[in-house]
Amino acid sequence: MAKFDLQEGNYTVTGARVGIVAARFNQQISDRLLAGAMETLEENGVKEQDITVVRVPGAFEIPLTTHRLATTRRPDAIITLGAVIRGETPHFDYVAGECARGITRVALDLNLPVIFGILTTDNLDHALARAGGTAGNKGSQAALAALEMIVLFRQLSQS
Ligand code: INI
Repeated sequence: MAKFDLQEGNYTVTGARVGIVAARFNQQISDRLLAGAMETLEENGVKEQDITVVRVPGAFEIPLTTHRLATTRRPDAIITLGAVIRGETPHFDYVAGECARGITRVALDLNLPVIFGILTTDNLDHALARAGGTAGNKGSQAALAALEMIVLFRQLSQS
């Protein structure tokens, strides 16, 4: 039996090149997600010079920019970060839905791990809790997922 099952956080990554596409909308949240992602990547051996950070206006711009970053810089994985907060507008459903759909499409079209680090919450408090507050940091969790996918894909390529 060939089994590939990495325990979260239980792997080392050398020479990984990582892209991050982060929305500027709801910036107090997305800045915290970005800080969490950077810290976790560097803690796990990714060098600062091997991380490319691209800021975009909002979550809606993330899929296209992820595609462009993937095809120009050829990173091993891309982490997407942002916060779509429901408030009282149907805009939420369009932005969050299209963002998720677009990210999935880029990942499948380009055969590249693209990590969904976009918070979709009902209100600002829920987003703050998940951006380094009581419910952890989604940016940090997204970075761990990216690292795991890089290691997993390397193992699958070697087998
Ligand atoms: N972008 C976000 O990242 N989060 C949001 O909550 C949000 N809301 O609620 O509108 C949002 N809108 C902007 C959108 O992503 C685009 O930048 C904009 O529509 C221009 O294309």
